[in-house]
Amino acid sequence: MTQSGERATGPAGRGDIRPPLGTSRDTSDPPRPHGRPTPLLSVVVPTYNERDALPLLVARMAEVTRGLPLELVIVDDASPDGTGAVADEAAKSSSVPITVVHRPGKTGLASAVLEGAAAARAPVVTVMDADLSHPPELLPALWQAIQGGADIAVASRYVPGGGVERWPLMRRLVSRVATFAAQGGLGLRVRDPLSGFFAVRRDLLTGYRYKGLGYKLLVEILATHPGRPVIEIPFRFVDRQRGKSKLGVEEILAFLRLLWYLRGRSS
Ligand SMILES: Nc1nc2c(ncn2[C@@H]2O[C@H](COP(=O)(O)OP(=O)(O)O)[C@@H](O)[C@H]2O)c(=O)[nH]1
Ligand SMILES: [Mg+2]
Repeated sequence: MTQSGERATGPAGRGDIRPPLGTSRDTSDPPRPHGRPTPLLSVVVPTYNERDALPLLVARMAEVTRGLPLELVIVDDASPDGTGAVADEAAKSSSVPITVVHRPGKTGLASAVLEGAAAARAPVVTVMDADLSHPPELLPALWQAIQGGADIAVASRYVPGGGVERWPLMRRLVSRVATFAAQGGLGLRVRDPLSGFFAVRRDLLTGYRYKGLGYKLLVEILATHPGRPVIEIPFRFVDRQRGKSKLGVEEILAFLRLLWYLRGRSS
């Protein structure tokens, strides 16, 4: 693994968002007197062939998160379409501080998230797709949920107010069946345990050994920490307009293997 493209932005215009008084838990490191300011939120974005979507995500993120000191950690698996170079370019020009983690080959979404979390500097980590299915407008609310006392904040399609747009019927069906399997098989009460858009305290990602199999890291996090406070925030998932989904038979089989493993571990 190599990292590139790190750059710092100055503190001007940032740092306006504070935890609500009385309910907060201080998860932030003390400000550093010298060098780069420590971000309050690290957004980990795994990428594989997302050349067209990634610049749009970075631009939209910079616009909607003004006032929240965040960094972006892009984890690219040597995408054949050159997404890694696009990410390096974005790191040079964006107002958002960007770290790019380059991995030598496609090793899976969950493991990419874990490597991104290891490179993250903020005490809170959010995970999201590069393809704009996950609205960056929700980042401040996810961060606030963790500041307010949750250990895990899930952007949820399956709570009132949430939903899915432009997804083919088959994809909806697969998602629902997999969700029921995770809930029933592992006793999870979260309504959307398969969401790819969530925030956690960073130590929940870096302080434990996860299998990191396939696509669905959130399921493993929830199953590993059953008693932790979880908040679900509704959002409308919109199917990607650029590039192709990487969910295929291999990922579905990895998900079944993960369920099998987690179920065996808990019994
Ligand atoms: N680094 C890395 N990223 C991946 C891999 N598989 C998927 N991704 C990224 O993970 C995110 C979710 O994948 P996506 O194809 O959008 O899945 P879908 O939303 O379930 O259809 C996207 O940003 C992908 O580019 C992988 O093996 N490695
Ligand atoms: Mg996606």
